[in-house]
Amino acid sequence: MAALDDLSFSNLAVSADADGIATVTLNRPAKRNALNAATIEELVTLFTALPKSGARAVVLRAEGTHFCAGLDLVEHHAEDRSAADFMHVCLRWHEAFNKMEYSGIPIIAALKGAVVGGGLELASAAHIRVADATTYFALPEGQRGLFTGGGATIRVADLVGKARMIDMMLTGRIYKGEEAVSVGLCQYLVDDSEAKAFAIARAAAENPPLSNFAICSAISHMQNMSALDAAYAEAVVAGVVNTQAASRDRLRAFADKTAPRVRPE
Ligand code: 1HE
Repeated sequence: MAALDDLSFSNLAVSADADGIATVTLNRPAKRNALNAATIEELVTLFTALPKSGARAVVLRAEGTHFCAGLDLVEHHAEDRSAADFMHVCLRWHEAFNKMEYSGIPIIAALKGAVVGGGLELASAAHIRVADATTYFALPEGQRGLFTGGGATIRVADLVGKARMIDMMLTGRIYKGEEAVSVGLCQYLVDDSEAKAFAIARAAAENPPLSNFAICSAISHMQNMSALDAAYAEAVVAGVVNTQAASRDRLRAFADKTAPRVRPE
């Protein structure tokens, strides 16, 4: 993928296969993939380029046994930032994570180990989260004397609801296993989260890119709108997506009975 070939990263590893499935790896395992300022800049660069790369789906995975330990606390301590400095840090996190959420390309997070603090904020910017038995979720900001700054107040609250998020932040409560699925932190709990994430990515990549673009950007935009405006925007998006050539072909296949039916196995 030409748009990605010219990019080089220190804290990420990026590759793509012939089917357009891109693999983005958090590659700082010695630091449990903690998010320092440099990693956030790499995420901004990558997710700026990715929509133009021809990628049809992305798997976001991590090197090592933990997905992501959140904000690089050592860097934050060493930098001794001012309030204004840290506000600007957070704005770069938002830039990176908004580029992911609104990218229009399905991003599937393959989780394991710690998905905590800013690591959960990163995972929440993906479109689907897949956990394994080792995966656990927490927002230890309160215990660290911090507050979320990477969008958790929007995205994590959206996943689990305000009351659960406040409980997580006040008490450091950890969710894992089926409970994590039931509260909405992840959508799948499997033995091998990477294999499942790639299977989901490959399935999503079969959809027309324009449909995926709408699914992976329009829904998020519509959540920012009044119900009245969201309904209007939905009609406009559906007008474009539902009349594309690719959907006409698929509708014809349904009409002539060659398309698969929607039935449980
Ligand atoms: C780190 C970080 C980090 C590990 N920043 N360096 N996040 C947290 O409160 C989670 C902090 N981390 C942990 O609780 C543990 O490291 C883990 C449970 C994730 C992993 O434990 P373990 O035993 O495998 O590793 P470790 O021995 O704790 O750490 C290994 C190395 O990773 C060590 O570095 P080393 O140079 O001494 O070998 C650690 O310092 C380093 N490391 N986590 C920096 N987070 C936008 S606001 C968002 C606010 C937040 O994200 S708050 C939540 C912060």
